[in-house]
Amino acid sequence: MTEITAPKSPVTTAEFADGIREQLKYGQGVTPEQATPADVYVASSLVVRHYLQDAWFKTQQDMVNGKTKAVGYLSAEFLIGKQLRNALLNAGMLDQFDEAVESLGFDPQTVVDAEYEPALGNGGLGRLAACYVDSLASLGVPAFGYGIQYRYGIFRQEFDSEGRQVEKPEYWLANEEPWGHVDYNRSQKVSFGGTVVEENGRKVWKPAWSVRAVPVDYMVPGYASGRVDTLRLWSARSYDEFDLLTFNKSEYLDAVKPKVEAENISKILYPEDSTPQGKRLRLEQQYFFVAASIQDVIRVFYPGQSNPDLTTLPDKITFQLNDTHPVIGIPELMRVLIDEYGYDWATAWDITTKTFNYTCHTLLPEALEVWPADLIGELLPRHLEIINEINDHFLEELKGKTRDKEKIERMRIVTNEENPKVRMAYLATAGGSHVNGVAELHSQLLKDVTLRDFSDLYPDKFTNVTNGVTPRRFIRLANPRLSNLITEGLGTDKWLSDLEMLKGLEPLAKDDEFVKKFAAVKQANKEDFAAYAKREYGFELDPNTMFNSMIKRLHEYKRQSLKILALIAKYADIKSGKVSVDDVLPRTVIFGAKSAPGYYLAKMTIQLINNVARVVNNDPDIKGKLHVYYPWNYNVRLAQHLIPATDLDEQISQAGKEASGTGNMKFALNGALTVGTLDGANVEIRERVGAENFFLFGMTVDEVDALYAQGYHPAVYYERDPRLKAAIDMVADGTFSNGDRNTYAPLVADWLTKDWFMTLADFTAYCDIQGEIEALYRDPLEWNRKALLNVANSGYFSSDRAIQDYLDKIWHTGPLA
Ligand code: 26M
Repeated sequence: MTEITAPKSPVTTAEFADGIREQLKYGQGVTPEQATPADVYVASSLVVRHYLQDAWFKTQQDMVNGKTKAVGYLSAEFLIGKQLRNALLNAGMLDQFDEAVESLGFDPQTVVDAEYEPALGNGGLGRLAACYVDSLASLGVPAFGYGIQYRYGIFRQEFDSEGRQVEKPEYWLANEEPWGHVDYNRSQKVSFGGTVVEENGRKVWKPAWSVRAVPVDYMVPGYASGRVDTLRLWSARSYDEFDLLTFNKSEYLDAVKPKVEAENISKILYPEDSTPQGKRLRLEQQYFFVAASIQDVIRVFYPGQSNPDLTTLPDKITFQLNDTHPVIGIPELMRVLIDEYGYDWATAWDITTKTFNYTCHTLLPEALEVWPADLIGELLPRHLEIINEINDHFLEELKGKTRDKEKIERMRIVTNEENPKVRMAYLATAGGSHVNGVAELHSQLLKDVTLRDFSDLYPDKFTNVTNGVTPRRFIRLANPRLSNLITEGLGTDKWLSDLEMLKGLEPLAKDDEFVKKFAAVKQANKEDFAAYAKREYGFELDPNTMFNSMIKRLHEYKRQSLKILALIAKYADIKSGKVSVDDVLPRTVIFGAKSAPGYYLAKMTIQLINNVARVVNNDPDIKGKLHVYYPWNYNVRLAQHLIPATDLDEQISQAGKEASGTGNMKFALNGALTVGTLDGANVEIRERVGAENFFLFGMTVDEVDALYAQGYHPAVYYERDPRLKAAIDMVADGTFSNGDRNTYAPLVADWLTKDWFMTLADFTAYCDIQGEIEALYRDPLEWNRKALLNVANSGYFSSDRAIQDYLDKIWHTGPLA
């Protein structure tokens, strides 16, 4: 007997079908006969929203009227992925939808595919925020995700005929978007620029211009919780429309300029996910969404009160800062409390520091945001004053804690130089209650290196919350076959809201029949993916080869170069006859990665991968043993198709550089084995799944540090390992550039003279472990046994557990009563 705990549908199939007909008629204005799949998609989405409406009201009412503190997750990115199937799953209406749509003569998959993916994030950080709101709602915790509804999401990636990345605008809002409810009646005013004057002994900010922040609300239905939280994404609109009437004809075109400029604020997502450029528009975006959100919270929790008691704010809400991007919220809340509500500094600071907490997502020093004080002063003059005052108070406080003057100097929030800068990570650390890293190793390195002085003086502020991913989207929706097998193995589907239950599969790893079923699931997923890749990209994948994936942003530290060099080395070995092609394990290597548009070496790496694919895939000497594919425009949808079909996952960053990784968790939960370094959450994954079920290689953090200290000379490794020499020579000699030796010269030069992330030093270990991997893969039963043990022992990496950790360690709140 299988215990089914999935939510019960609030609607019958017949009601769902009637709902669709009604929406088609009155919303889309088409008959079922005229309707396209896109029409049915819009109509179905509105039906789902309709049935979620009461739970949404109730969640908000219980939140405002009850005593449970809410969570405000402030994030510049929410990479939510397609909404329809997820909402259907969480609300328990999957079957009713399928049957209703079929009864109207449509194919459910085609209808679901008509949804355009909202690509409102760069990568890991944005996807994490989306997993977290899913888990908050699923745990029944009252919460808001606050962010920006960009009109253009992360660029659509194409490749030109030379294999180079080309960025195309991602205008995801080109068609009707049924999920976001634009609520013009709850808009907020956000102001910029101008000056600060004193009036009656009080500071008064006289801004130069304002924009209207219009909330666009997305329902976040919890899985089987009966709760629906809110993702509120702000869209910038102009206030100047009516002024057009006052202009005469010759000024007409100039008159629309302010409107265009105001609306620019939420126009585009910046595609750089490290080395922030300090651009004015980016700061405008940050302030825009944070200021609107703070006003919104006061509106929601103190309705109609002109003189609210904001000392209770920390009991109403806790704000989590998703990296430094929303940190301007700290001086903004200070300004609101002092200037608008008349609190004194000490009271305002007490409220503020109790309300904010900060999550850091990086270890790369160049990725820590720093703003020129001048720029902040131009755009937010009052905030700059407040930041300077925070800095002064903070330095005073430090004097009471240490006599180490140099340490105090190092900890300045505002630097002491000709053109002072504001360090946002320091402001976040000083202005909030807790700071957390996103995996054990990362949190440790934050304390020991990145924020060392702070952790010395404020040890209690620092904690760890290891990342997690939602099992609803990344197991149940992405991998229905595995989900069914898990439910069969455990005798219940309860694991979807209690993922540690996967542990119950562990004994089944000894049962060969179950392992074979597990293997059959993977095989079927690979066949599905091959069909998908054929349909979407025109690729011809052979599902009887090992599927080996590396999907993540393209970065030097993530070391896609290591993967491609090892592959080239294998190719070179076959070409030179060192290895007989008949002995080669058939392997399909799949890359998915976008590069920041201005990141020269990353873009060149993309070009190289594409050209290696072209050469290797078409070389008859390889007899189809090695294939390389690079599906363009990697996104959430592609992840959902590829992850369940992957045998081997690559997590090969230089130790000490990847804060956590979350793809690693998705792969382990879907029964891929990982080849990886001791970095980020890999460390914890390996601990949990067992060292014998994880392919570890490469230097440790300490070894990396020691090698730097000793002086790193990459050419030494090139000379030492003939496989590495052959691979780099092949790139240099024009094999992948039609004989042109210049094409990859900068990349080759970087490898041989800089190699900042020590790709060459880890190359030999990496090739050696690949030999072990291939030996195991030739024994399918043993391979799948280990893969199943990965699934069984990865339940910890649910975002439900991560959110529970935030609740226990940082937020100190919980589900609504
Ligand atoms: C900053 C300033 C200006 C423009 C863009 C940015 C920016 C945007 C995204 C900076 C960083 C961004 O994302 C960083 C990121 O995705 N970090 C990843 O976060 C994951 C979730 O915690 C971790 O698993 C990854 O290890 C980490 O690289």
